[in-house]
Amino acid sequence: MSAHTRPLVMGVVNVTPDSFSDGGMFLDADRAISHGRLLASEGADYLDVGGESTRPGAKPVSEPEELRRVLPVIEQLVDEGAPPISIDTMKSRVARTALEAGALVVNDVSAFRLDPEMASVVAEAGVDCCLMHMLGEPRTMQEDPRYDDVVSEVKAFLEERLAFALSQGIAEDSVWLDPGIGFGKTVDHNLELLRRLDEIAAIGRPLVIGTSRKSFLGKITGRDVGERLAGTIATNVLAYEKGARIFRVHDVAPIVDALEVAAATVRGKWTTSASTRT
Ligand code: HH2
Repeated sequence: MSAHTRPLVMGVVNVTPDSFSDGGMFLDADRAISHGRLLASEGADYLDVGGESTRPGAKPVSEPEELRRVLPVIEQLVDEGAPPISIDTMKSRVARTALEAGALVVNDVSAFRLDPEMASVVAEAGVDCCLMHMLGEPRTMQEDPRYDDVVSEVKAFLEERLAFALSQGIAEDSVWLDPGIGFGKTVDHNLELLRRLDEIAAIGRPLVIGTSRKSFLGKITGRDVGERLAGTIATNVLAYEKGARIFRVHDVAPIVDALEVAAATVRGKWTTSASTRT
């Protein structure tokens, strides 16, 4: 994918019992599929299907169990002509099977560091991939994370991971990068990354941002996980203005609207939406 000119929204479909904001809500395949349909109808450009939570303290999931959760959901949504599906996994065999079932993007929060086969699965399939920064591993990442300069360290990491992906035969055009908001970061680290996101966008690859409902929004506003939409919108709009292009969110409809208005403002151009209300 070449650099995006309009904001793209990636709707989250968590087929897990323990995700931090919606764990258990869509563990059943039918419910996850309905949720995917809803997010698609709300304007999602991608559906990010995941079967293993990455929240601190989440239980690791075996490969067969992860596949059992995500595969029927991917198969059905692909069959129905849903928006392109990305598979949120750190396991190459889950990624390979999901791609065979019709997924078109691999979202690996370990950025090819956990499973040595992951890069070759992506290279062979010729699909897009998202490489994300995380300090340490999910279990321990929030235990006193420290950086000298969070932005330059995250940027250097992403540049190194991009170079690694290219060395494995992945086309540069296929790589998206993500600073990993909340993955081994304090509130201040997250805010500094958002404030200086343009420095990371300067790498020149499409930037993915995932702030949706995350705990730093709760720490700032005092809101519970289900009440963080306003904070999610604020951070996504600011991230757009600083160069982010793909927005991974749970609440698709309000983010689509917010980004449409943000994009119209930034570009000074707009068109009437098909469903114009008076
Ligand atoms: N955040 C989460 C999961 N996957 N992938 C990318 N690229 N960027 C992110 O910021 C990101 C991600 C965590 O959110 P969620 O999926 O809702 O929670 P959980 O990991 O508990 O399932």
